Amino acid sequence: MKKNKFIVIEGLEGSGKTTACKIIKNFLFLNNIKKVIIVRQPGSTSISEKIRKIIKNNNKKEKLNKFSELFLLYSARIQLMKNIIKPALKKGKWIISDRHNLSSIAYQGGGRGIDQSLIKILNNIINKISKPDLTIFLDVKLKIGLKRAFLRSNFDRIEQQSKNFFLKVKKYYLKFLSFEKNKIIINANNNKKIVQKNIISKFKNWINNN
Ligand code: T5A
Repeated sequence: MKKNKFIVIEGLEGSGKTTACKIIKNFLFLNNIKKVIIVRQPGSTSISEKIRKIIKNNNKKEKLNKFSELFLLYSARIQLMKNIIKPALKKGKWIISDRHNLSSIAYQGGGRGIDQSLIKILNNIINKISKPDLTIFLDVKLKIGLKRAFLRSNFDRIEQQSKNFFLKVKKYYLKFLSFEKNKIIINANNNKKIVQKNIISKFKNWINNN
């Protein structure tokens, strides 16, 4: 029996993270691993879901400051780590998280230009609770990802950012991914069928060795 794992899916908007979470859960189910929880960030606890609304919704009366955004995201993350992820891991459940610390490094560090040393301090607090065993990065071209996100629903507050913002996000994703030991990178520009096949094949290979 495999030891339970904490798996994180990362990528730009519309890269297919939510779809990938379901693919991995289904793969685990077919391999007789049934205690699996999918969570999303920000979100997945009642307080974190309230924070998600603040992060995503456009408040025309009051602009959200970039540091408020950062601290809100980490407040949501701590709630999730302490109340859901840590207890579930302790009980032997598998966790698949739609985004984690790397999103903050990329969006708040890269996109918003917040000093990485501050983000590192916050990440250390989170990592002390528990660290992911694997990060799966869905590498999508900005144009393709945003088109998919737009076709699904109107752009939220972050999706309305400039092309330059997302280029910086992508640059930081790739830079900080190079420091990650346990990672899988998937070309997410292809159609769903091909992406699914690649996710399963690389994940299967990883799980057989971990
Ligand atoms: N954020 C979050 C930060 O700034 N810092 C942080 O620390 C954290 C945690 C979260 C926002 O918060 C920001 C980043 C985000 O802007 P969100 O709604 O969770 O908001 O946004 P995303 O995480 O970007 O999620 P999306 O729903 O936009 O995209 P997904 O989950 O990557 O993609 P998915 O699977 O929902 O697919 C989107 C659409 O594309 C289709 C799907 O069917 C769906 O319609 N699709 C494909 N179509 C064609 N080919 C493929 N290969 C496809 N894969 C999926």
